[in-house]
Formats: sequence, C-alpha cells, structure tokens
Amino acid sequence: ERKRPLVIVTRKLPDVIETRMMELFETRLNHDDVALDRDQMVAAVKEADVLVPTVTDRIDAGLIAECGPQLKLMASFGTGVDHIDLVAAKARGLTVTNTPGVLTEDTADMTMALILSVARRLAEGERLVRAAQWTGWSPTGMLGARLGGKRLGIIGMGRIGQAVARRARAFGLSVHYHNRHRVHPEVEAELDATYWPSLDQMLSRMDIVSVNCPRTPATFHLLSSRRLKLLRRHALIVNTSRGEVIDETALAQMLKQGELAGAGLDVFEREPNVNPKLLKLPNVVLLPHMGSATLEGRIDMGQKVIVNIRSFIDGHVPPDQVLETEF
Ligand code: 8YV
Repeated sequence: ERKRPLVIVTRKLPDVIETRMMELFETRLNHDDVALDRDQMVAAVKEADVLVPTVTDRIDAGLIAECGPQLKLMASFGTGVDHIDLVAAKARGLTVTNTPGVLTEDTADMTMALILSVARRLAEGERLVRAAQWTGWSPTGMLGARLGGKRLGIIGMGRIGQAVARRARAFGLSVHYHNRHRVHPEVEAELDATYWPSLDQMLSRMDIVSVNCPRTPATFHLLSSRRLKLLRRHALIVNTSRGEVIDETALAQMLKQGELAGAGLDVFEREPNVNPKLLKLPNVVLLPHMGSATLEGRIDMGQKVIVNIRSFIDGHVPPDQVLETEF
C-alpha cells in the first residue's frame, strides 16, 4: 500500500475539516492554535509532503530553501497569497493553491458593515451607550452621513469588489472602480459601474473608497501619502484587503488632522499591531482581520484545501493553483 502523504496544518481549523483530513491523509494538526514559530516552520517544511499554511505564516525564500525534497504542495488556507514568495516557490518547483470564491460574499458583507459603521457612527454610538454617557436623544446628536446618492470608489474589481458593488447599489450608492483592466462590458453594465483608468482622478471625486485588491508588489502603498491627499475631506475609506495597500502612518496622520472624515479598517500593516494613533480616533472602526470569519466560510475554505490536496496527489492540476504570473 502506498504511504499516505504527511499533511502538516499550521493552525487550528474547524473540527469537521480536521476530522476529514485525518481520514484522508496522515495529518498533523495544531491543536493550540498558536502560530508556529520559525524553528517549528522549518521543522514542518523539512518533513511535510504537503503544508497547509495560513495568512499568518511567512513563506519567504529563506523558508522555501529549507523545504525537504518531498514537499511539493503548499495548499494555503486563504485567498490572499501575499504571505508566500511565489517566485521562490516556482523556482523550487512547489505548487501553490489558495481558496478563492468561497469567502467573496462574507468579505463583501463585512465591507458594507464597515461602510455603514463609519458613515453612521455605529461603533461610536455603541461605545457611548456602554460607557453610560448617553444623555438622551437630540435632533443633532450622532449625525452621520447618508449613503444614498453618494459615490463609492472600489479599488480592485475582482470577485470581492463586484460583490461589494452589488450590495452598494442596493444602498443607493453610485459605483465607480479602478482596476488593472476594465472588467467585461456586460459585467460593468450589470453592476452599473463607472471605470476610472486613473486612480488619482477617481480618488479626488469619491465620497467613500473601498480597498478590495490583492496585496502585490504593484499594490504596496498604492494609497500612498500623496494619493490619500487627493481624497476630499469628507471622504471615508474602508479596507478589507491587506493593510499594506495603504500607507497606514500617513492615513493615521490625516485622520488625526481631520483631513479625512473616517476609516473602517479590518486589516493593518503590522498585524496584530495597530498604529497607536488610530486607537484614539473616534471616527475610525477597527476590526481584527475578520472579513471572512464565518463558520460556513471557514468550512468551505477547508473543503477547498482538501480538494486541492486530493487532486494534486492524484496527479491533476489542482483547481485553485496559483500562478506566480497572476501577480
Ligand atoms: C483569512 C484572508 O482570514 O483569505 C484571505 O486572504 O485574508 C482571510 O480570509 C486568512 O487568509 C486565512 O488564512
């Protein structure tokens, strides 16, 4: 009988997924759900046939150089692959897979939740009530900004950006977007979205901006200090993608100085560390990278990981193979 492949999973996954993996493969789980340190990661890649990392594991060229010859597949649990050096992985002959599609709707929901929270001061109001500082209703109390009739600029019109666009239209927002490529005319028509080839021009015209692009070398600090300054003072910005797409220091400074009206951030440049300036600002909603955190979503992601591993082991191209040229 053929030896079962050793699959090492770096973080705790939903029980049903762990149980299924144990049935299918020789599986080593992480019951503690504490991220593995560098030495543990090195030990894992020396031994595993398949590694299942998450966004919190840095799979850089140094770690890839430590991989044992038997390691052929990195079946990442997550959609973003910015934590994996894809060029080094390719050079080493590693196949990389991710879990796209199954977290699109959840992440778009969270994007809308952040837009609503910031525009309507949800977190601020909640803090007021909990602190027993609410003195009663007033006609001018807790006034936010109406979403209807405002312009939303989506940066990155992929699966998640499109799901945000569909939701935004139901709230009466007009949808604008910037993307590497213009999306198919039929999709654009269905979303009633306006394409801006120039990000700079789009930024200067929007009321709300949502970051929905992947973090790639090309999108690192895409929202630089210079670009953030193109936003209007009343503009709001939300990010459910990756912290590094925005220059966090510049953003915090602008929010503090009132050069921007508010921000909703689910992701940060140095997670789990958050720029201390942001913590003190009332007009900022801060979440702990939970955009795709639904039980259903995590199970779907786990199932995708399993399908990718099985098809790879059976000698097929796994359905979610990531090519380094995509980025
Ligand atoms: C996950 C994410 O929390 O998939 C992504 O890119 O950021 C989130 O859905 C995380 O990646 C799990 O590894």
